[in-house]
Amino acid sequence: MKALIIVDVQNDFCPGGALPAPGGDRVVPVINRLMDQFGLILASRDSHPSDSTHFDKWPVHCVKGTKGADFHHGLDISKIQQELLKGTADKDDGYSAFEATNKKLVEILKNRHVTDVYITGLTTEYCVKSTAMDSVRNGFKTYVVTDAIAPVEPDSENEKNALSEMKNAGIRLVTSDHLK
Ligand code: VGL
Ligand code: ZN
Repeated sequence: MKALIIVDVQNDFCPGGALPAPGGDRVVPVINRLMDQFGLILASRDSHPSDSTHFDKWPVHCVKGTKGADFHHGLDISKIQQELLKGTADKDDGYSAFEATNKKLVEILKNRHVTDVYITGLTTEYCVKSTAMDSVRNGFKTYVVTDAIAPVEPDSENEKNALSEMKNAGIRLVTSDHLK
């Protein structure tokens, strides 16, 4: 059984948002197409309180209840079966979807007998990487779909390191046509 995790495809991480991944909205049609291949689809959202210590490190983004925290309007949310909210407490960075506070992601995956986890979304260096590393650590065969992710800082050392860290951890970097 394979599951699709869509990480933080929210307005604030897309062009025009508070902490945009340049061209981040390009992942939306790719993810929409991929959804048909999966029986289980989960999506995380960054959902920060406005006074979070997370904003000592980052511009204010994805504050709970704001437009910036909404899913990108192009994302086909009708197919999302479980929503995972993270970074919800005032000292909670919540980079990984496995740190969601409203639901236990590991338990959902284990209860559904998921063996293979496919990760997509925003942003490569932070929440995609953290989610993928937690997935592999929890024993799932883990894939990151490279044309369905985007970095905050394209071509940076951070982005390159994130990709090589994931590879070295045994995460498979694949393109979306791998699933056809
Ligand atoms: C993210 C920085 C801060 C992400 C979230 O979704 O990758 N990055 N908060
Ligand atoms: Zn955040």
